[in-house]
Amino acid sequence: MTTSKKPTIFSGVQPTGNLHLGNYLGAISQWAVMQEKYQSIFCIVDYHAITVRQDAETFRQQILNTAKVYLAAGIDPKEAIIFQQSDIKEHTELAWILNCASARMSDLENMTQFKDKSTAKGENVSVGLFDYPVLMAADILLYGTDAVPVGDDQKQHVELARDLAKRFNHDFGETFKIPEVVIRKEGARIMGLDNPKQKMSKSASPANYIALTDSAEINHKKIMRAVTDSGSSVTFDKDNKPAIANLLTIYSLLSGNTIKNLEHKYRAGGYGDFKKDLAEVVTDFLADFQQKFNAISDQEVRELLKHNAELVRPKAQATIEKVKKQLGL
Ligand code: AQP
Repeated sequence: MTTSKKPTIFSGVQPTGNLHLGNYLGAISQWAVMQEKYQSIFCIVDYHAITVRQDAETFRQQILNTAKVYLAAGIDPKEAIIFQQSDIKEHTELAWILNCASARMSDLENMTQFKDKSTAKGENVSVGLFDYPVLMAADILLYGTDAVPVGDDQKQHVELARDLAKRFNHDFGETFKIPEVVIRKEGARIMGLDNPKQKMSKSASPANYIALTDSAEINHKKIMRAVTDSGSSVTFDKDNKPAIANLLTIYSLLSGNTIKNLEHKYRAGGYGDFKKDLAEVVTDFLADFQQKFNAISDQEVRELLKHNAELVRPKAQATIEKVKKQLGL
């Protein structure tokens, strides 16, 4: 990492399942917009992904694919550093230290994402899934991060990172920078196509999300089958028309057309025309995205990740050294 004067942003995505429009619109697309103004570090958070069981062969490829998604989404490897979390052992080292020195059981018991995910899994929940927000705090704090651009669902986790940093600084002396959360106004929470009351999520059924790798045919089917609200007017009303509001948000963000214009355009047409056009907008986006994705080789990505681990390692090591010193380790 260069000693850039720019403020630092850090963010990441788990290399699990199919990355979807929610991941793209809520997080990755805004990284691409921010990368010029910030010293940008984008991590493939594979240690987070093993909080649930992964098939090794699929996982290896998914890690490479996640880097390809970043690149295809416009992350410029000359501007930003893309690296793999498990290449830098200081992430887990700092997580352990924060577990002991700063995090409390009650902090983690309050995390809504854990409550949601653990309820869905019943008995079979790993300790890692419970502790995941502390690892995320370590990821962020290792690099002196100023800002963390994430989707709305991760806000609580970034707030925990802030709390842990403040507690550590208070108890052991000034060590960590306190990071800000950055959440975009529209698209911060893209909802599921089959259930507009739940966020679009890759661990849900395929009818819930548009994967970045979906074919035109599948995408078309998913949008035409997407749940709609009662009535037939295409209006943006999150409370009374959450499904249409969600589809309008996706349409607007991918086309650059304002929601007002879209409401006007479809005021007489009903849901059918609106959905048909939306399917086309999404198909065009996916075609362009997939062309870029497919042009990147596994080998290219392996080399980039290997090279970039060496760029971030010195900063991670310097932070750990400082932390250990404060603790008398
Ligand atoms: N539906 C969403 N709308 C907006 N942003 C979203 N993000 C995820 N879903 C949406 C943002 O994408 C980034 C990476 O998330 P992640 O894949 O690491 O974990 P997640 O938030 O748990 O995403 P999923 O799809 O719901 O994965 P599973 O189903 O595996 O848990 C984050 O910035 C997140 O906010």
